[in-house]
Amino acid sequence: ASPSIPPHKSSFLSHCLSADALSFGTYTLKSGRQSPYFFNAGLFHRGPLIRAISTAFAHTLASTPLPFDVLFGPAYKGIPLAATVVDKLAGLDEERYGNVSYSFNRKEAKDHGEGGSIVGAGLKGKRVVIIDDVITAGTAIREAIEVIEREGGKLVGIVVAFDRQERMPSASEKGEGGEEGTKASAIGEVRRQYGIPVLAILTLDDLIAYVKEQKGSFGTEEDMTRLEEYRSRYRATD
Ligand code: OMP
Repeated sequence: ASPSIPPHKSSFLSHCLSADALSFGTYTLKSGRQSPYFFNAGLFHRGPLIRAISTAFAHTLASTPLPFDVLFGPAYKGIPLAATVVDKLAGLDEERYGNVSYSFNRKEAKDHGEGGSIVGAGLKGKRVVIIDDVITAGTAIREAIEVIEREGGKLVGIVVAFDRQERMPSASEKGEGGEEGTKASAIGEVRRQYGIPVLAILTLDDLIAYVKEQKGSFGTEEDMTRLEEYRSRYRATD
């Protein structure tokens, strides 16, 4: 047991690190940044792992009073998450969550058979929570928000597995010259723009605190140094 990290976080963290779903190395992100770590939600493919992540999501959701009708999992990585978390929520509290549905988008619209671009519950007039892997610069989550708006759903919240706590890439960082820009995170911007809660199971701060506490069980000293350098370089102010 560790003093600074609550048990539901440390249990999920140990699953992530053991399964290499959180790994150390050199990774090029979608934003173009070189990161010393990566969170890969595609690796939760064995029973105990999908159970660990869906349980962690369900507890994060149940810790808020937020009412919702549909959990929307953006294709592809969000699909098994939405389905398994709906199952976990009903198991936690059937009365409160027994009517919650899952839903996801097709990457390509289907023009035959039942047609449409949504599988699972329709979104029209529904209170929708997005469940997703990671938000870095916010590109992926904004695509998901567009799908929900197009389908007539009402976005009421977002839960992600991992909050990288990074500020959005500035114009100069993207090679476009100009201002240094904001030090806000993509998560902070989404919160302010849509006026909704954006929750995360884990943050970069949690990861660093946990690896330090575990003293050498995960990663090398060099990995830790690179993680902390990365954090101070890209840390968002919110
Ligand atoms: P943004 O679209 O920049 O917010 O990046 C989020 C997406 O990047 C995720 O949906 C993933 O596809 C990918 N990603 C990860 O999966 N794990 C990471 O640790 C970092 C990223 C990333 O490229 O930023």
